[in-house]
Amino acid sequence: MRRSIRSSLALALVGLLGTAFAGEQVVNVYNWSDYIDPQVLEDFQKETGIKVVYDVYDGNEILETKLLAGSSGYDVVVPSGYFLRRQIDAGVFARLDRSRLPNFAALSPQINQAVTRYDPDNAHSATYMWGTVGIGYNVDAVKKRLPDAPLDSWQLALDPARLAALKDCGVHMLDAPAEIIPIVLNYLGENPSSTDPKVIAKAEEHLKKLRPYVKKFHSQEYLNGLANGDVCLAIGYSGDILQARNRAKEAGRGVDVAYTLPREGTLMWFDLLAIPADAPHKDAALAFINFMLKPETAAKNSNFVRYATANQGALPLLDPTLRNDPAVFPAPEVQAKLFVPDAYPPKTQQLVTRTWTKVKSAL
Ligand code: N2P
Repeated sequence: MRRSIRSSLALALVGLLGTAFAGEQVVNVYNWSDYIDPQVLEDFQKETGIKVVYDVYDGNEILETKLLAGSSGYDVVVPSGYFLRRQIDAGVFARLDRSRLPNFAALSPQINQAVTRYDPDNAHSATYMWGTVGIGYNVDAVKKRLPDAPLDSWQLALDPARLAALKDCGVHMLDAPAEIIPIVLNYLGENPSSTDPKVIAKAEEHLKKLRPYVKKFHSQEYLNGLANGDVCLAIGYSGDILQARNRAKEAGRGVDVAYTLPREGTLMWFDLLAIPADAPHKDAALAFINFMLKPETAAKNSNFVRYATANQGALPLLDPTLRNDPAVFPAPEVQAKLFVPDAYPPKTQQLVTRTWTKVKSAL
């Protein structure tokens, strides 16, 4: 009898410890869709014993709503710089304990410097990838409808008459006002970072002219759409379009997808790994970020998702086709034309969100 009480006590204790232990061994990661090599999650789990609960979003706006509401339950998130800045100001992020991130040293010092405009001293974030917003298109479908259109220019996607000619073959646009509005302003010869409501109204007016020809505002569906021929033009993220191009090639059904980084210049973004201040598993989050910063891991991810890594140590490990692709690592004269927007103050962000709702519902 005594023995059985003792052994059931012992069992209960083991059970308790087990739960506590299991509770520690989880990291809740919330990342962009199509933005990691799934093998990396398995490798991390194998190496550390920490289980990754992985969830995805398509846009900064979705992530921001969750972060500002608080208690998201996420341990690692990946906002773009111009959203991260506002979120830091709102107290959303924990400072990163660098002593727990030895692989931080592999990041490019130039990129670390460039992102201090969003995260002074790089205190709250580690840059994951960077890239551009440009035009993905189906080469045959577009050439057939617009034989003389300049394929290297925003005119292809932002000139209403040209976009009208593509309406029947499927036009998609990112559902991302904080990125599309600066791009339209740049096209109109305005300051892309303008917060002046009168200037933002000009973007609204222009977007309403494009609106009838846009089948869908979505930040993820164009990847498959371009790859299978349902979408003939998308304003989208560089790497997603390059993934679409590769998927189309692999499918071997004659769909030829191309990416244009427009000659007028375009928006460049940085996406940064960060830990919410109320993250339930901060230790696991640091272990995860440190793993993501390993040059081998960073190269695996970059090779898989076709975005440029911020990891200097990973550069020699990249596929040469990726390393030498000017759409991914633009030449210096092209880089000079890229603009890196500032964070919108909260009031401007609200205006931009309202403007976007009006644009999308106009027909
Ligand atoms: C991945 C998109 C990531 C880049 N689907 C957007 N900053």
